[in-house]
Amino acid sequence: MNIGLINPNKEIKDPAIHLGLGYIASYALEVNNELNFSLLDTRVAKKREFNAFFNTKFDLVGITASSQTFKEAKECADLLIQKHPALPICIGGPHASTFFEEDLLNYPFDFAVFGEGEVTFSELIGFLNGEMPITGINGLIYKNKKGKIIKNPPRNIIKDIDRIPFPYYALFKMNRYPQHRIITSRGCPYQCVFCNSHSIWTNKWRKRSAENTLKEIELLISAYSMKSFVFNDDSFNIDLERVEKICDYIISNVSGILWSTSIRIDRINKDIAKKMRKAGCYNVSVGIESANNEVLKNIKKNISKEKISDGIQILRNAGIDVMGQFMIGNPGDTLKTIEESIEFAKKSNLNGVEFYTILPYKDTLIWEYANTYGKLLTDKPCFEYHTLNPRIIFETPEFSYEERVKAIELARKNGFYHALSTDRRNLILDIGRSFAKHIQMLFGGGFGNKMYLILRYIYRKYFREGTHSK
Ligand code: B12
Repeated sequence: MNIGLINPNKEIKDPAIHLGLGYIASYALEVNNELNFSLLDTRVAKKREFNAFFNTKFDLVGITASSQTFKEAKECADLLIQKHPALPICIGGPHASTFFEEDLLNYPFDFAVFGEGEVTFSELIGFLNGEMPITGINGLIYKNKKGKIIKNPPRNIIKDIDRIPFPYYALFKMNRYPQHRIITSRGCPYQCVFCNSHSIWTNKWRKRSAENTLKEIELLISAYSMKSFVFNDDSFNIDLERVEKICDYIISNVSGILWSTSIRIDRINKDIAKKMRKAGCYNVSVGIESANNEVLKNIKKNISKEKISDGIQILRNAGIDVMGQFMIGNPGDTLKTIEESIEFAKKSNLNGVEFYTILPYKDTLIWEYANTYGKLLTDKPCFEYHTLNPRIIFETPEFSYEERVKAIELARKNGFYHALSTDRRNLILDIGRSFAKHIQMLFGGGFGNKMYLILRYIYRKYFREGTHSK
């Protein structure tokens, strides 16, 4: 069976492979080794590869989409249908997990997979091969013969994620990606009101073992000479014993790698921070969201401003850079609370600060809040406003549209407002990353790492837009 996979990635300009597609392919191949996969990553594909993909006769095409990439996903599906009217097309990923059900009939998709995708996708292949009925495939949305949308029950998550094979790296032209990601755990046990990670992963946090994580790192080093990684977990440090073990493994088994990750800032201590640094961690991202304790309580972040300050200090003392992300528009936010957050950010010891305007996702309390307590300012479908440009989707009685604009302006004036997708920035980001990676690989070890950090510092200081760097 010939299967095409698409990462509609033109606008996002993501510099790494799409792990989700890598995982659904590797799992499906483990179940049925007669499958033949091809990938179209629209950001890195050459024109002729683009044309070849759209002219290939596949038996199934799977497209991944977040809400931000859904528009491009839809365009790809339209084009495929024009060329191959009978081709079954399946969409999966964050958008399908969050928003999709009621929309399915309006777009050219035959199937949508919601939640964890490995087993569902593999069973869908089984169904198309005539091996099982569609009614038994949990986690799948489809149209029945009468055109009615059927949503099968959700799928239970895979208990032991060490058993999932590593992403199918052979799917990707690895030398086209300057950055490499690894996911060492799935989900998050916290229930912050704005986050929709649970729509994909549920609220159960599952970890890979330190051994299994190290194996993947070693494979990436030996097969692809990777030296720099991002651990893209929702929160890398839920289980501190595991963090310590992963760091110990790295320290004793691989030398000269650099990595960054996202963490909970309250789950850190001096010893762990030191060990992370020793194991190559140079940078962490932290969702701070607000420096107002009342707002932090409202969003169920389970943290205080004081704890945040302590955490930043511990990490900085250990020599790890800290990037802090804040939100504008959470319950309880007013222009005044945003001013407080901006003041906090200025005085904090953060290396980088980014403010984002909140976007309501379905299945979150913020969605309820924006729709019932607040006033939505658009009647467009969500993927029209879930874009990468600054946007205000709703207002509330205590935080009007005009005041929100002022809050954004204030953040922007301080160099804190995030404007992700300008072409110039992405170009410099790509060139900078790939140059730094080559230097690191060429010289390896300590010298390569030092060069990488120096280049990164120059990039941050002189080129990066919309981000405050100290
Ligand atoms: C790494 C990451 C990024 C990276 C890369 C994104 C990418 N290409 O995956 C970068 C830094 C670029 C990024 C940017 C942004 N991100 Co982001 N990101 C993540 C993060 C932390 C991990 C993604 C990952 O690798 N997961 C691991 C893999 C295995 O999971 P997966 O890709 O979801 O795939 C599984 C299933 O979804 C499904 N599946 C996926 N695709 C397909 C396709 C088919 C055909 C099938 C059958 C199944 C399937 O099966 C896979 C295996 O189980 C997630 C949170 C999370 N933990 O998932 C947020 C997340 C995806 N990001 C999110 C957001 C909001 C953003 C930004 C808008 C942030 C911003 N304000 O700028 C941008 C937009 C980027 C975009 N591509 O749209 C949201 C998306 C919500 C939504 N409904 O769309 C998430 C879910 C975070 C959250 N909690 O809200 N992000």
